[in-house]
Amino acid sequence: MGSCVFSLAVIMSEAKSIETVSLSHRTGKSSLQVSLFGATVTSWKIFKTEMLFLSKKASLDGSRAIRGGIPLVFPQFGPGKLKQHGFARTQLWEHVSTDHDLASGDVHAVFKLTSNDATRAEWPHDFELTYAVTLGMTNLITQLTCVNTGETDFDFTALLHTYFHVEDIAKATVSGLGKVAYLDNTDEKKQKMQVSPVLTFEGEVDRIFLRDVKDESTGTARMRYDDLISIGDGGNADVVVKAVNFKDLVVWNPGASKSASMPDMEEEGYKRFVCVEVGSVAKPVSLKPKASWSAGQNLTLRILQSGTEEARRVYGRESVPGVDNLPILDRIVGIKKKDPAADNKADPK
Ligand code: TA6
Repeated sequence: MGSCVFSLAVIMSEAKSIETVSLSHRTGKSSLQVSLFGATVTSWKIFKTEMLFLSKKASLDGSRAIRGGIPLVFPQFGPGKLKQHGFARTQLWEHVSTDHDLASGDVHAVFKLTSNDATRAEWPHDFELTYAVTLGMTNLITQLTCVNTGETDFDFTALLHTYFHVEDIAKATVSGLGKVAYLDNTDEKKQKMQVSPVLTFEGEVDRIFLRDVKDESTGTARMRYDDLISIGDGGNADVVVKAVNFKDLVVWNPGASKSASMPDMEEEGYKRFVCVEVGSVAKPVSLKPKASWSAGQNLTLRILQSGTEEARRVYGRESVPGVDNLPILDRIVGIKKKDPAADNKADPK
């Protein structure tokens, strides 16, 4: 691994200063920001285009969970004995390391949260959580690992609560979930089946898609790890979400009225994001003392056929290393859409 090259920007705020780790890909074509508050990824840019949604009213001073980016949910998904979504996203994490991979230019950073008096007061178990993020030129891998460092078994649920930016919720789609069973959080968690292969958003959507529910006739899982689940918004690109060892997948958009009721949600914020969240939430994960568990996601920008020409111009080649293995017709190339503020002169030749 190469030398550590990163900048530690300290964002002062009226409450307290929360450190943010800034990472940039060696090619300069992608960047990442990670707040040590919850080890929350707050920005993922590919060629100056922001891929994530962060509410303009999000609290970045540690006073509450960050509304947007990729909040970490552990040890409890949703409401329950602990506060909603558990404490991992509101604890101050330690930045352990940052390294560059000289060959690919990818940047790898590791963050850590160890059980402490505050977490034990809520959840009487000892653990060590590490969160590893790898920034590629057009992909982002985030991986959560939990080690039971105590003397007793414990159960937990966990999820990566990713807010994907979309231009307009009216054009947003989540594809690849056709015939997958889900629990409908907007209808007393009733189990239903997603009929259409393309999920669209008219009003609140809050669905927990279940990998373990098999097709009665074939006995095979309807949501397989090599399925391509993608978020599109009518543009010339989409983002492919590949889960690694997470059993379930939540799709959420609050709709207009719930969005308006959230104090840290910007005006009509629901129009500009779709949450697609890999997690193990339907059934808890059990961990014996000294055992470890790990799960993550690989998020990859995919330029659709229409974008190939633009991408060839931008990248000077048809495919981007490291993502050619996705079983898709089109090569992975280029950018999602021009950021109007982007300085065209900065375009790589
Ligand atoms: O992941 C979907 C969900 O559980 C929704 O039910 C909604 O509560 C959302 O998370 C946001 O939760 P938060 O605690 O961040 O406001």
